[in-house]
Amino acid sequence: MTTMRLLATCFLLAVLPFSSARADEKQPPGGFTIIHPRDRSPMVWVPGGSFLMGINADTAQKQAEQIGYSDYHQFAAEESFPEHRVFVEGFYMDKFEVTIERWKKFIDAHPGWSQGDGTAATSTPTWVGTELKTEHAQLPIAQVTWRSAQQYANWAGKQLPTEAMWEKAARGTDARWYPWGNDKPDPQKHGVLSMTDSPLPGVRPVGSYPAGASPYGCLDMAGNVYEWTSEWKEPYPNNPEAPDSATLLKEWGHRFVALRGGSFYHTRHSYRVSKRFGFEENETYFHVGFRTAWYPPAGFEHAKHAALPGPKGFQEQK
Ligand SMILES: [Ca+2]
Repeated sequence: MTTMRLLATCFLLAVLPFSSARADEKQPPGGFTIIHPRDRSPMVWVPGGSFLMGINADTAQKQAEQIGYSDYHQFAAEESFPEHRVFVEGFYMDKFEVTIERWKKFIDAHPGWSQGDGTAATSTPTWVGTELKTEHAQLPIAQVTWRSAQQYANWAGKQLPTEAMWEKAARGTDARWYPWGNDKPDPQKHGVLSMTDSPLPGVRPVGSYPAGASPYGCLDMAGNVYEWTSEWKEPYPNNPEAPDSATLLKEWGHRFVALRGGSFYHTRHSYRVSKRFGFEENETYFHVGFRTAWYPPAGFEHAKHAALPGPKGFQEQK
């Protein structure tokens, strides 16, 4: 038996690295764009592998000073401590926040659907009643609860991203501060961002700021609307500034779902890729939306679903 086990172990050691290498060869390059077969959204490939997630105090302090604060505690940067290495499998991430146009397809497929709490997504300033205004079709849907975002993701055969998926899609593997790099956010260039303490009046069509793209081509990962993740916002392990366990359980325990990316309403402190925020699962506001992620099934033929930019946006390759 011992010999068999030894042989099996030797076999695995011999085969596993080769299998992993072969699997890697099948991965598309980072940023490879498809049209999702179900909800027809453009999605970009985020390669599998490890990346640095979260942040340490010294970097948080530099970020604070870059955007006009004297101390990172002024915007709760310690909630993202410590920087730590995380592995994620390769996956597809929506290139854009879910738009009103995409959301309407979900609503149309579910007659009588309601968010159920009096904060129906149809009451956003850009979509009055049940009538979709064409000029607003490419604005991000907002006023969506976490449960509603989950329902959309289920309908599309996708999922909300974990915090690690979201953060890797936003910052890649070089521990950058923002999707575009370490430069101070520029509202003229990088996204729907307010660099004062005054909120902007509202959202803009998704993808309006190509220079704000993440390393894999995701847009508006800083600003425009907040984006729900699939996870409770809880302290990362070994956070040197986390409260004691009793306080932690009371304040953080399965109460808030993590949101990422900041919004036009939460201004300059909210746009760092490591920034974590949270609302309760049935809570929402006019600046809260989402995007979806997807693990393709085994054997998925990436090239057959490739998308090419065209005059009417992303078109599936024929
Ligand atoms: Ca966003």
